[in-house]
Amino acid sequence: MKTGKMDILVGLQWGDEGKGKFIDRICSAYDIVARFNGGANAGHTIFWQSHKVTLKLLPSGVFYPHIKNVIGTGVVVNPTQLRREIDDLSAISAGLSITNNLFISKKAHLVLPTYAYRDAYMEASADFQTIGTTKNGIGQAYANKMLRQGFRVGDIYMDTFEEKVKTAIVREYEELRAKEQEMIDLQEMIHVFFTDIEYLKKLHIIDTELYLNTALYSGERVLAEGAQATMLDIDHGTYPYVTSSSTIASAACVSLGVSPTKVGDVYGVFKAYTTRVGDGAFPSEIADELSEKLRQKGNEFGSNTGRPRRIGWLDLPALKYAVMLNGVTQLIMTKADVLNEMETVDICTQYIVNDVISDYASLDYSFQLAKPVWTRLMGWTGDFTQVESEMDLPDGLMAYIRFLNTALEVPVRYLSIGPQRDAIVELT
Ligand code: 2SA
Ligand code: MG
Repeated sequence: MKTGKMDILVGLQWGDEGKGKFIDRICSAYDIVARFNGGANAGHTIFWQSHKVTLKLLPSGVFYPHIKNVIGTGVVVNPTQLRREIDDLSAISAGLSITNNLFISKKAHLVLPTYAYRDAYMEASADFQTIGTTKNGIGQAYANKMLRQGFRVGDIYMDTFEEKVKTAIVREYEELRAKEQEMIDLQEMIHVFFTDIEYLKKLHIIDTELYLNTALYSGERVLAEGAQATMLDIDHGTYPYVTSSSTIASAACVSLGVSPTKVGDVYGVFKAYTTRVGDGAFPSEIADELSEKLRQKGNEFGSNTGRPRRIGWLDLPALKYAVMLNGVTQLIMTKADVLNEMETVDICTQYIVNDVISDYASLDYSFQLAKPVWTRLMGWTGDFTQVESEMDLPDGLMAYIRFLNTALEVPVRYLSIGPQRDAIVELT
């Protein structure tokens, strides 16, 4: 019996590694692309025809008519954002039937419209820790799920759904109003939400674990798409400055209900340097004006929120940690072109924590104290955004890659050299 495999793709840093672009490159070889975590806090940017598209909730296979796209159980679904995203995409891609190819888990949790306001309130209030969230109410949705107070996508068919959800919305709205949180009008909020729930009812809401396992059983190939990234994982990331979902490869099995015995490759995507948006420790952060230069050159601004991303050199202990946690089999390095024209490039190869040198990213409170130990390599120059073979890549860049291959013990297999769809070189 031929059984299909599920490959998994994850980000290895703090997000924005270029996952969307790489998925877009490889996904034509898959039958199904399944998102397994997060919600509309993601921003997977893809260049499609002449459009720059940022996908938030929709899996990155939506531009291929042969691909089925699954929103898995571990995702949190905001119906208004989902609808807006489908509408926006439909407007530019009349030929594609996005909703025909979209399958949403019955058991995925819903993001209610008050959650984003509570998120904003907690971020601004002195009573709570500020995380630098995307203010989408993602943490609120996962918290309610764990408290067993959440509502799931499949609940929308329940007779009592409207009444129960209205009660929850009104209660939370009143609480937030008492705290003087600015919000849209309550009646309008309720009206918009339930209009979008009616829209959601017309989509395919299914048992995604059965769908995926049946597909695998019949030999189909599944790509599990992670959002955010390893260092933002709720368990293994830089807590509390993390997102509220599990972002690492093993979370794909939990979220999608697919056994680890079905997993094939794990693709790990990282940038040739590091960025972080939101608060929290960042040992390899670049403090001087170089960071502004790289931010502009790499267009390092939040794809949803527009927030400027913090910039740093590559952090090798953190990257090794991510390779280990995810069991990466194929590495993808992106945005080396942004480091072009630098005389030298630095890599953080170790940390000094309380006067002790360490090779390991131990993510307890002491990570805040970690100071980088730098290794300086030669830079590279020349326009290589059009090259098709590794033979034509600059020597400095190849030396940088060889350095990483040795340190990470997994070779860099693909190199993304520019934003366009085909700007990817396969390395041997
Ligand atoms: P949240 O909203 O509760 O998940 O925020 C918690 C932390 O997780 C970070 N986070 C992200 N970091 C990078 N990229 C993300 N997606 C968007 C993008 C973000 C944007 O692709 O650019 O548009 O700003 C993302 N989503 C969550 C967040 O910054 C907090 O540190
Ligand atoms: Mg992003």
